Amino acid sequence: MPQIIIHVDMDAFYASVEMRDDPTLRGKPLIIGSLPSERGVVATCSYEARPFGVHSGMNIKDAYRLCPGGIYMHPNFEKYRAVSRQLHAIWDTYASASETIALDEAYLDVTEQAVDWEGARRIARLIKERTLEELKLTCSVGLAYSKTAAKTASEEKKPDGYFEILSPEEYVRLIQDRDVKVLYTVGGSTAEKLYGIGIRTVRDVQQRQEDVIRLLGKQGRWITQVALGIDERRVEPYRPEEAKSIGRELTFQKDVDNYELLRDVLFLLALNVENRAKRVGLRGRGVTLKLTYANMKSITRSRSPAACGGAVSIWREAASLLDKVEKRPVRLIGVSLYNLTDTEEQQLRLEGFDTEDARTREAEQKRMLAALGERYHLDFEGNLEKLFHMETLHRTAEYMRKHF
Ligand code: DCP
Ligand code: MG
Repeated sequence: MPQIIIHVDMDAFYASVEMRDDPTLRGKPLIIGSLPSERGVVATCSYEARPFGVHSGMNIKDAYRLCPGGIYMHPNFEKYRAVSRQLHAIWDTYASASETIALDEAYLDVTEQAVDWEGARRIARLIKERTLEELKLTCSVGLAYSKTAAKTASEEKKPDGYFEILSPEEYVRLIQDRDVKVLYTVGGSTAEKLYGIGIRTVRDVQQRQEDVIRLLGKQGRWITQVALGIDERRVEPYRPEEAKSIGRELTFQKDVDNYELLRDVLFLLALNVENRAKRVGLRGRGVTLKLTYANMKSITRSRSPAACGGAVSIWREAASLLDKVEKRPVRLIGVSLYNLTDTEEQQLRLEGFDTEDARTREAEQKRMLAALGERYHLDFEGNLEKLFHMETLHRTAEYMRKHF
């Protein structure tokens, strides 16, 4: 059945909220994240800071070098979460299914409410108007026939943008001369591989589908579909505040009986879980380890420490659970966070950008990534973002398995 999908994403979210609430910040390069005197990264920055080359995830010291005249501020998560709730409440009224991707981002299935494209345009317009009028914030909206196209569309005219892609043909026409990185799930390392065989643009992918599939297997198959504008994924109703847990798991190509390796892979899973939880503004107070043994028998073990914030602490809990299980060959390993909470008290205690605690945690994570890097001869630290893609995570785990 054809779908009508809207993807909505706020512009420079954290920074826009701060500028809205403090007019003296408006029109200035504003960088939210750690302060230049601290260790840490940029969470986001205003559009005024972007021409300097500052972007999310960048080391704060690098940002400061590029933009010494910027205003640097810690994030105020409590506020962003409150705004996020208001945003999603507005958006959800127009959708039969709403999939929250992040505090500032959602996919909306508007097929029923819209009836046709004209109806969908009206909804898109209402979403932009109401977001601006009621919350004094701008967003970018993409209207399309699929999730990938809707996401591409919302990025097309950022900030305060609106764009529509109504058919696979339109999608293909728009992106075919662009770099393969525009394709959903193609990150840096996949792109490098494709460049390696002379595939640089989406058009190249279309013309050399067999080569792409031979090179990348299952992921290749998906990429060739996306390059043709085919993506039939549905909008999955998801509201993080109703979620019971946030987890990640992976299945090895071959069973693993090396528990040192499992501990290492567990750390990558923990990083993923932390990242996902952070995106939707949640923390957990319990950790569950899941194993499926080679004989298909699954077990789960849980612990609820007083607080469990960063990846290192999630990993520590999960690893100590792993130490205690029966040591048989494993085909699947997973870790999840439960007893989710979004209270300020929890957030401050665990996130505390300005506390010694956060710095210690970050240093520990760095140390662990460096140690892992040495063990497997991989640059985990420099590729952290990529590891958040399940595809890369799988490939990395397989590589670790073969090279332990
Ligand atoms: N965020 C973060 N760390 C990242 C990326 C994002 O903390 N590496 C936070 C800050 C952002 C919010 O999530 O404000 C939303 O992320 P987006 O990627 O949508 O970025 P912005 O909304 O800030 O900017 P854009 O206008 O490009 O969407
Ligand atoms: Mg955004």
